[in-house]
Amino acid sequence: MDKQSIHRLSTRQPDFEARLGALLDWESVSSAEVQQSVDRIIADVRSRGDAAVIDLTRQFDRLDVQDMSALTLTAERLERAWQGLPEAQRQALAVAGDRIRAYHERQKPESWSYQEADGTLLGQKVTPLDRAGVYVPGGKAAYPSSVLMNVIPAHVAGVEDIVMVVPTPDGVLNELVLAAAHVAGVARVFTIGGAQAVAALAYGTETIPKVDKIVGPGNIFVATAKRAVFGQVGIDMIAGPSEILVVSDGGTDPDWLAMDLFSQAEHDEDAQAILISWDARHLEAVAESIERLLPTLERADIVRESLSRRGALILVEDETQALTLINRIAPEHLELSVEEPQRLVEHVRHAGAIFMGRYTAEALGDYCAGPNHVLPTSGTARFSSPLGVYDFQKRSSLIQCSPQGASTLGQTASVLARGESLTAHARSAENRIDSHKR
Ligand code: HSO
Ligand code: ZN
Repeated sequence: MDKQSIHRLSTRQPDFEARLGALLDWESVSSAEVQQSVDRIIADVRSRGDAAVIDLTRQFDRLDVQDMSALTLTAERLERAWQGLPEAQRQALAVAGDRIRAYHERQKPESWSYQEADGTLLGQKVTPLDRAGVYVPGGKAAYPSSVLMNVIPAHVAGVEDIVMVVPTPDGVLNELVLAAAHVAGVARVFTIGGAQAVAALAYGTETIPKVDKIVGPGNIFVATAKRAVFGQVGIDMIAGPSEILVVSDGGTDPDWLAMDLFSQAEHDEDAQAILISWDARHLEAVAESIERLLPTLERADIVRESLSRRGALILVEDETQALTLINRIAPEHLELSVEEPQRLVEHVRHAGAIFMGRYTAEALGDYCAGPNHVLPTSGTARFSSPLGVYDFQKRSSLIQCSPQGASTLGQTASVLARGESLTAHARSAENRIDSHKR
């Protein structure tokens, strides 16, 4: 890796802050051109519906169909994909699906209410969305595991209609993706993608039902389209490239750590893999493992590029400095490859998912541990959370006043309303004052 190897940083370097800042810097760039073409596509789908979707699919995916039925896959077709898989893959998908479901069942928020002394009842009612749309990318990032991670929380939340879209350039279907859709509980799939699929889900067409929220990753066109339809429908986060931050106390096999770094670096040339340790000799050993193991990788080119663009081995003074860096970076994935992870976790404030101890490879969480692998990236773990059941539900407030309660609240409301010069508000509240005594 000589010339273009992984970055080497130390908190002792005078320009450490600047170097770290440069590595962390990542912004999705949406060009005016992309924006324009997405706007045009959305307008076209809004005005021409199915006909536009068919034309755009012909243009972008080279799929020449006459009507939407040729772009629709039924639950039976998904089941057939499932049946056609080798037993080992069926088994693995089922195990992963069960574990992800069990984990998300625990996330279900309950409705609640309480009663005040005068009989007034206050509460919160939780309701699932009616319909969710899940975008699944085609091509190199078509991950069956992501189908499970996006669909299962919606299912657990109680969403009755889950619609999936997946582009199938040249008509090539990914059987594993379809089988995962079956395991996760998708009702129907449309084999469309890009901004046209997002527009169809947001506004509906003759065939494609309008959904309430669109989730799932996609390329720059999909991300731009999701931003554009936000407000018309809900959207999940706009995901950046995958990231892993590993903290090692020096006691983990360097070969394991090298592979853990590679595991996220292989996603994308812009992915970020960083290792932090206070043990300088250990960092050298990991650097050596990286050199030796990298050429053995299937995706060596992507990994080499990713490590040289945004990867780093960072030497810190001690655990405290490591913690400061963790919270500063707010990584998507944090691997605490240390003897006593619990002690560190107490001080971790910002991370999408925390993998504790030497045995907890991040890859296990990507597939089957149970928690969601759709996580906040690019430092957004400072203010956001993993995709979950709560993303497919919303809350309604409940208020039921007793006659006495209405009377008491009426007095407070009346004063505040008159202060705002909203006299109909005031009189509406005042009507209930002492009404139970009359
Ligand atoms: N690590 C990715 C998810 C994934 N990994 C899918 C493998 N397949 C999310 O950051
Ligand atoms: Zn991954």
